[in-house]
Amino acid sequence: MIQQGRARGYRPPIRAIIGPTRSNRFERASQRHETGAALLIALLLIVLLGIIVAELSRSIAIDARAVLNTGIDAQNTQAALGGVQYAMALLMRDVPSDAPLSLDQDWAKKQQIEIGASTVTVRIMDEARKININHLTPDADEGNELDRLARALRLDAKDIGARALDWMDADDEGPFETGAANRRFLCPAELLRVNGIDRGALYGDNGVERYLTVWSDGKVNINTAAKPVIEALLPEEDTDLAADIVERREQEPFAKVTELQSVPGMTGDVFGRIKKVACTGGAVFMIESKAEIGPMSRAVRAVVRRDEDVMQIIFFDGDPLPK
Ligand SMILES: [Ca+2]
Repeated sequence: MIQQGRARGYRPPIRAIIGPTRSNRFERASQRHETGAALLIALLLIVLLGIIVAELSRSIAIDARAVLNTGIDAQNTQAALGGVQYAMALLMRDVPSDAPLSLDQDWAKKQQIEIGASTVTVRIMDEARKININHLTPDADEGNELDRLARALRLDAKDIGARALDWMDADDEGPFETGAANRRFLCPAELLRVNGIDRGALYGDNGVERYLTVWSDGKVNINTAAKPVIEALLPEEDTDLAADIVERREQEPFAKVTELQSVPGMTGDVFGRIKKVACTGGAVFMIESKAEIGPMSRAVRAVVRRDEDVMQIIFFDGDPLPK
């Protein structure tokens, strides 16, 4: 009876109507904390998402640039090869076989042509303007042509010529035979394999590599050779004679080696010596072709030999060392 009366007449406590109990307040505060944490996580996710999107678009941009650069490099490579073909055609058309070759002729001038989107710069040099390291004169008192070239260039490379000669000559009897291959050089860069010859001696500011060849027939074209090369052909006390030879050829190129006798200061002895190693033409040419699109470029080198109506590539370098 009492329980029924209480159930019928039950009134909740006043404070339950007008406000939360202590434990309710705690729950609400806890809910607020949870909402704050969720907001923080959402913000972190948004920031993270932003970073991922930024990184993704950056890597997409890099990929797109790489594809574009590969395309430009392929165009430059094809254009550089086109430059070699152009130079070969120019040599066939403009340079008569067996004629004297001199620097005032059109083939010797730097050419610039457009191939596709590339600007191609083509240079042709006759290889006879250089010293052939497979034809060094042995047993010369003041060293061979390579020794004298180094001295003409003020290059600190003692015995460079003797070292190169021992490396390539067939015998085993020189002072620098250790590690020698005793065979001909395949290209001037092979001098790096010779003991005591370093990269600086070949490719430094006054390095010898640009004056050396293995592809000429061995004689040096006095019409096109640089002055240090002509000095290397002469006795060491005759540096003024090299300047006189250069001066004479600028007025009128030498048609024949015998015309050297008319150069002031030329003696019979010196002429007797230089006529054995000098010539006025040549059939082998180095072609340097460099293609550029904007800041990107590709360079190639080819050595070609002309035999009357046939011209063929005898050496090709698709990635020449920087000069
Ligand atoms: Ca040897």
